[in-house]
Amino acid sequence: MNSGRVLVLCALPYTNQVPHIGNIVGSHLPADIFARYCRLRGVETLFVGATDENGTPTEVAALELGVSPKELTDALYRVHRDIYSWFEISYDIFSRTSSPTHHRTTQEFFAKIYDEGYVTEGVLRLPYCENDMLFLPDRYVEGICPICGYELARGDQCEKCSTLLDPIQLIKPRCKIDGSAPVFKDSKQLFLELGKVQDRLESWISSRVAWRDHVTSLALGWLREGLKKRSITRDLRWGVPVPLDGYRDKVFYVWFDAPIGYISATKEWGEANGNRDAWKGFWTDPETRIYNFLGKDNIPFHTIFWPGMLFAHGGLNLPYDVVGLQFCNYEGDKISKSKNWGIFCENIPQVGLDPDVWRYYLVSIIPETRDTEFKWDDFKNKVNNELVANIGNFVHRTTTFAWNNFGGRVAVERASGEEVELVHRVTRLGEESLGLLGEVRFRDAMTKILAIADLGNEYFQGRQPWKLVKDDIEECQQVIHACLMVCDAVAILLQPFLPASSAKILDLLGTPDRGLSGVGKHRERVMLSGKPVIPFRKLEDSELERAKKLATKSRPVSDYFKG
Ligand code: B3M
Ligand code: ZN
Repeated sequence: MNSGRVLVLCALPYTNQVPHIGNIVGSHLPADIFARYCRLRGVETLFVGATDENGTPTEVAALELGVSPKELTDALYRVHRDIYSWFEISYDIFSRTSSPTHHRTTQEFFAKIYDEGYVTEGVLRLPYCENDMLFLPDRYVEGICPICGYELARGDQCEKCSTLLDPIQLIKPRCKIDGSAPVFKDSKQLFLELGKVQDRLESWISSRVAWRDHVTSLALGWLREGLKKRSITRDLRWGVPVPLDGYRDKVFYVWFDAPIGYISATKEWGEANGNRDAWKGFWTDPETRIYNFLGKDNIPFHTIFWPGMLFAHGGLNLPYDVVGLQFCNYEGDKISKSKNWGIFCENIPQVGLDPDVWRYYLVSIIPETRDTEFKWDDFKNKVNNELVANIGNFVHRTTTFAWNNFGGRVAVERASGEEVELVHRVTRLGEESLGLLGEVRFRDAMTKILAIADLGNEYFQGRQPWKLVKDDIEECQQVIHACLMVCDAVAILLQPFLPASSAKILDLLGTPDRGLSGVGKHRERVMLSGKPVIPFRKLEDSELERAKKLATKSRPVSDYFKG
């Protein structure tokens, strides 16, 4: 990790759906943990998000619901914002691509690449549904993938082989709204000449060292096929208007404006903080590292299309790392709102479990390298056996012992012998954990924290302070002091993962330095701030039943527009 700036970006969710648990573990939570980690390291960090409100997904969802796109996006923006904030996703700004700043930024971006000669005019044969009397958005045409034969490929992309498609390439296309076969009509559109940036993209991608292998190889695969021009405008009303004569009745393709939303939201953050130019540090200073967090279906757009736009524009930072995550399933099957199969976020606050309890389990199923699965049994085991019985138990037995036997004040001038050795081992594990976080490896980083708590528990058990307190009070104090140092380390390291509970533990321990470099730092005297309370409580079966009942019920989007 360099000392420069970090910009953490999470893929902008569409406002046609309420987020489910896969969306949380698949981008917002890992992005949040990483942003918190960078801040705690003392790096200038900005964490930016927004809702992706334009274009086809919104227009079609609004049509299906019988509300206006504005009503839909206004309502769903709030739903998204509230859910992320419930999960303590620490966005510095969570904006919307319907904002005036975004419209302006998109139009300026377009004007620049148009002037530079990267945009050409052409004709697109677009699917038109004669029943619904509208040009169908790419994703609303389904058919057979011409590459892999998948039956339910969408017009913009095949979910199976990830190939980017145009609706006209689909075999046996159908309108997703009414199932009829669309007709293809000519329509004048603007195109981004991706071929012109092919070479630059190729050498850039080949030189990426931090990327996960599957991300690099997917991207190189598409490049090998040769990049073709791609349309960036659509015959729709809802979106960013195209500022060019002959196209003024059209809007930009949603995947054209959405990534520009990362820049717009950064600008808005600066404006809100009284510094209109603050965005430039993040987007034009080459010392800044941009980390994009996103699901695997968004990888092509973030490794090819968006960097291609950035190359065409020039002068703006490319992503440093594209953290493409896999999918999270639910109890053996894909999460599906229409099949009511999954964990749906809208009712989670009513369940009554702390966000950190969810976050703890969710960290263990972040789909970093392969698809993962949410399972209730696993939830219960991980929370009860790891968070409660390992971490929580260690912190609680140490602090209550210190409270009951030393009035909460434990002082040791210089640790000795076994104590020094323990703190050394803990410091080493802590450094390893932080190193892994720096490489965006969350689950491994958490495993190291668990190993620290394990060490602490073994040590406590082995040294039997409950006997020492009667025989050798000095030595007992040494032992408890060492355990408190380990608690310190555990709580400091937990901060990016479990912000609220780690803060409570650090308050109890009176830890002054909460930066991540505080791990293993000797403190002569520890003074607890009060009587310890149990940090994590065991989950009862009845609570889990209740959680399951509430969290697996999805609320139809239409519910948000009743009355
Ligand atoms: N809204 C796709 C999605 O929500 C899209 C991401 C945009 S990131 C610039 O899966
Ligand atoms: Zn395919």
